[in-house]
Amino acid sequence: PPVIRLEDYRPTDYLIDTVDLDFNLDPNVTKVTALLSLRPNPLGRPNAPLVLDGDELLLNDLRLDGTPLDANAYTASPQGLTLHAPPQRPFELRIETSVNPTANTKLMGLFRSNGIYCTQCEAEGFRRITYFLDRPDVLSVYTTRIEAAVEEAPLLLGNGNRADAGLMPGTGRHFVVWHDPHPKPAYLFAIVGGRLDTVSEVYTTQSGRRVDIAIHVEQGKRERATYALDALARSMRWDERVFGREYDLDVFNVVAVSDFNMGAMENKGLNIFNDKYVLASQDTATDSDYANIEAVIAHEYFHNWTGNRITCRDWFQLCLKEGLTVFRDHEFSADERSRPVKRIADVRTLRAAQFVEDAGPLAHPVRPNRYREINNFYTATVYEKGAEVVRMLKTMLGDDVFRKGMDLYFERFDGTAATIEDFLSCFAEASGRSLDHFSEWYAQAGTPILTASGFYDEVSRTYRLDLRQSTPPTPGQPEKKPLVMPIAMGLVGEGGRDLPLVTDNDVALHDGVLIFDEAATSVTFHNVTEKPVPSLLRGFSAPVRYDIDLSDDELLVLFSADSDPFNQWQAVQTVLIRQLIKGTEAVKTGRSLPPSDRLVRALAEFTAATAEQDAAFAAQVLTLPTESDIAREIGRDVDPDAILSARRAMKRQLSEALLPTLERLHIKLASSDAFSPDASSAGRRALRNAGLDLIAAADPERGEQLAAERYAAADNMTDRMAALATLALIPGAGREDALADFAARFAHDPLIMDKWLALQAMIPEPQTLDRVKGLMQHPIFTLTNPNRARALIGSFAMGNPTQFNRIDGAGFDLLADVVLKLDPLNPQVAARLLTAFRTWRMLEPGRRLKAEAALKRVAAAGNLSPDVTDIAARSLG
Ligand code: DPP
Ligand code: ZN
Repeated sequence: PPVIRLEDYRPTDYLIDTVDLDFNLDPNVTKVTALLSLRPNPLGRPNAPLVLDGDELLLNDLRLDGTPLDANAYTASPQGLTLHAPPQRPFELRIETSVNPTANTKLMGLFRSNGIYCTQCEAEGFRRITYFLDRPDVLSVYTTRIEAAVEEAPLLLGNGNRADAGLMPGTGRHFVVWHDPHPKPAYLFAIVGGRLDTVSEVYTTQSGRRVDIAIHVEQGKRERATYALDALARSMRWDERVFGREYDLDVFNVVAVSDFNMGAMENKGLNIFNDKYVLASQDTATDSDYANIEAVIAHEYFHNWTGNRITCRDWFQLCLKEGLTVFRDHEFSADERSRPVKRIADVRTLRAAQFVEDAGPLAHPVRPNRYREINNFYTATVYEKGAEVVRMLKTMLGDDVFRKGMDLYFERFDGTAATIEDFLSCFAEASGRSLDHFSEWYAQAGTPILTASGFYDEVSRTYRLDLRQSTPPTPGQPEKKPLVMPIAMGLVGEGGRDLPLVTDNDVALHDGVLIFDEAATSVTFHNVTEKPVPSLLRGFSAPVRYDIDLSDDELLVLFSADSDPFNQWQAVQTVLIRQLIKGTEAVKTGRSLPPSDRLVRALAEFTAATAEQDAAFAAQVLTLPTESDIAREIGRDVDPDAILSARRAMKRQLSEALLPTLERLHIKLASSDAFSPDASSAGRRALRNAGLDLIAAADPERGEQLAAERYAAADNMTDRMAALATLALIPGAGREDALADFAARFAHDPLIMDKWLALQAMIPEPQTLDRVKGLMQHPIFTLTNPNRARALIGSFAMGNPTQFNRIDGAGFDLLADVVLKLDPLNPQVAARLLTAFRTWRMLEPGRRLKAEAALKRVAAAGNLSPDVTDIAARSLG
């Protein structure tokens, strides 16, 4: 596929003002009639041909202003339709195509999931429905008539408001007409048809408008939709309160289907979800499932303003809607739950997904400037780092100016397809500050490294902080510039007291936020009455790696006393990582390094004294850095087996030392209260289960017994899965029995069985490869369902570092085989799985060679999709 470049953007030569669609739903031959009213774009080239996009389309009929077109007036193929000399005045094009929704395994365009008709059009799926100017800067008003057999599809949904409906006597068919008054790009188009169960309520907006909000799910799953409905109502209220944004149609529908490439899709007034992010009940969903559902429901709803009312000019601006909307959903969850715990979880994700991407061959800027396949840019960089950039803006400008900038953005760009420059201009105007330098965050790839060192002078009572920043090269960007980093900070004195920050006048420091925008600087603080411990990047105020010359003892002071909970957690994580890295080195020479006494003491004190008061936070503290966290910090010549050994040893030794405290905690946290998915109950479960996992590390026999008891007695999925996960690490009959029991209990429900598949795929032992191959033959497994493929293959490749990176290369080969098999069916999911190779260059040379060979085998295969071709080429590049 050709490279598409940001700098080549130009407006279309024609505009499409209205689109009237008629769908005649049929499992195998769905006829689609599109009536487009077009006109030349005053910003386009006069007399240009009209080039409409298509993808695997069959053209039945074509008329211009009601008259069939002469054969030499146009060229049509499955991949496009060109009118050589269209009228230079408004005209109407009527296009009739047919598509086969049942044969559509790519799950883009119109397809069927468990018999339900649904669509996915972002990014370029609409062209699989009809020929169109399928790009986000073409905004049209849509009216959609959907006709189907009543028996097959009693419920017919479209974008906007319902305008008409009726039976078609004698045919067994009926129709519904939907009209969406808000002009939108084609990627936000959607229809649904099927037999679904519904939960609904009336939501009254702040201005008193009544909206019917509803969640539709596969039959028999109605009671698992109520949590999502509640999350939706809370999201709507929050957006009114925090951003002043109100909903703008009479209905808001969410439909959950089981075959879906993405998490969910924000189609105007008709969100379509992967049912993984809708369905929840005490028995079937873990606490993290509940948290994810709340977050994704909010995310898609928030897109109504950030994405739909204001959309993107082109796909390079994807972060304009995604980074901003992720930021908004993070804030929502922080307000609904615990802010520090949410921040810790989000930073863990950022590091696990985005820092890794940034450090490998797939690194790209938050706003990429070229792509071959846009589907491959729905990445952690665009989403998570994009959200961090918005967060930095807020940190730098302060809450009030940030809100003013957002208000201006909504006011000025409503109804348009905008750019990052448009977005930033609102904050520049609201603040009176230039954001030119700041905007480099959107253009420069790679994770900056911030290095800090401090010097205290007792005599002058000054503290000097030396800061440096640099960014390692990334593909296509050998040279890097310094970026603008807001560093939220404190100088921590005796007992955790924040010392006053007194600096020279020219230092940009507001509300404890230092703006660092050079390669290096020194800041001197005056009247510092005692030797402080600096606490930098509070709340993780910039998405950077940082390295500070603090001793473990100083870090443990921050752990026990910093007023910023994020940095408390960060401090102890830093100590743990340091000791785990040393432990990994030791393992390579056949030794073992115990955790330091001070670390053990600090954790024991924390667990005994504070754990119960904030259980969710304590659970985060007691969860050791993952094997991937350690690998990322080591960065090169990684030996995953050495990391696993070192981590196991550390976990065992820490747990042995903490055992009495853990046992006490375990008893105290035992609860007989009725189940509730709220954050504080979830926090208690998280801590109790983290404790169980540690007890099992110290004393496997007792751990196995406790876990088996908890598994059997569990009255909710969180406890059941946590117990099963603990058992999964202890080889033997106990584990196999529990796995068999789980399979027997939930065999009827693939979504739940995904947990079972994923857990087994992540067991860190050599037999797992065969286990995974066996599970691929299990009746529940099918490659064609994205959730199944991700649960089994994705978890193995992304969540099992020792076994995916096996020294004999068999893990790489398995992934390569699966990708090649899946590619012809669903290239998007195949390409996503293939990104597991993004860490291959960090491996030690033996494994690196094997990984490269497997990647080359994929790249050399014939007939690859553009999606897989692109990932394979960039991974090797
Ligand atoms: N559905 C995806 C999301 O909301 C892409 N827009 O992020
Ligand atoms: Zn999104």
